Amino acid sequence: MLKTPTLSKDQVAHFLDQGFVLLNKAFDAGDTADIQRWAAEITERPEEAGKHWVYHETSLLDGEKDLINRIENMTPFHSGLRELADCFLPSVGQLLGEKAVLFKDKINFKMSGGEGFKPHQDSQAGWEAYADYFINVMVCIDEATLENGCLEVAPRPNSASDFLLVGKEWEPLTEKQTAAMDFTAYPTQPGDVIFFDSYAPHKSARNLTNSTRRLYFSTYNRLSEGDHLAAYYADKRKNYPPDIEREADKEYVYRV
Ligand SMILES: O=C(O)CCC(=O)C(=O)O
Ligand SMILES: [Fe+2]
Repeated sequence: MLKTPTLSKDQVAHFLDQGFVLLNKAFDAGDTADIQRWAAEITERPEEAGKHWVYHETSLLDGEKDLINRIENMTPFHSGLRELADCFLPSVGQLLGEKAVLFKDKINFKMSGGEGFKPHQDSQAGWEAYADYFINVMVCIDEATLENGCLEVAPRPNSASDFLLVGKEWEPLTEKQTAAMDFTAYPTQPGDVIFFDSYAPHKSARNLTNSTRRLYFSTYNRLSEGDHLAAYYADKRKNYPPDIEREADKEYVYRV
């Protein structure tokens, strides 16, 4: 069983003030090795319609090589990854001040030649159709550096009483919107964890190194706002299904 990370009073205060908090070594070496093994296991499984969702991309380095971009919707199919998502329910509950429920989970691979992420707030990805507020947990699987595209986060731009989207839904933040934001890169080691909310602006660079940079993300909302995981994935399956479920003559565009 994973030893569930808990947050100190100072860490909770930092999160409530800034919209994010970093926990170095949230998992010990044994738990980190389990998480790395589970990530490898789900990656080795065949891609099948109706199972976990695998998305690919083409390497920016040679314009040809097929890379895994992301694996999503893992908890129904892998008990270890289910345990990982569940282990944060108490700590996310600490930050919400009430019970949390899982909204979604994924691993972003960012293999050698993998694309980065433009600055955005996660609620810009249409999440507010399901609930008002979300907390993400990032778990570092491979060492993440500035060069291979670690997470870069800026403090939440709004005061705690006035959480707002700065940008438009389905579009990254513009240069004008990010001009006054103060992004800091957070290089992380396997086992480190970052909690950040759906209003904390973040971005990450493309990976032009020769190492893979896997980061796991699980997302939660207040249980009092409902359990939306099944509806979220059903809606997403219609608009942006995993590669194995795509129709050949249809174009699918990643937006935020
Ligand atoms: O993997 C990353 O570097 C950031 C991912 C991200 O922001 C997202 O998937 O919304
Ligand atoms: Fe994001």
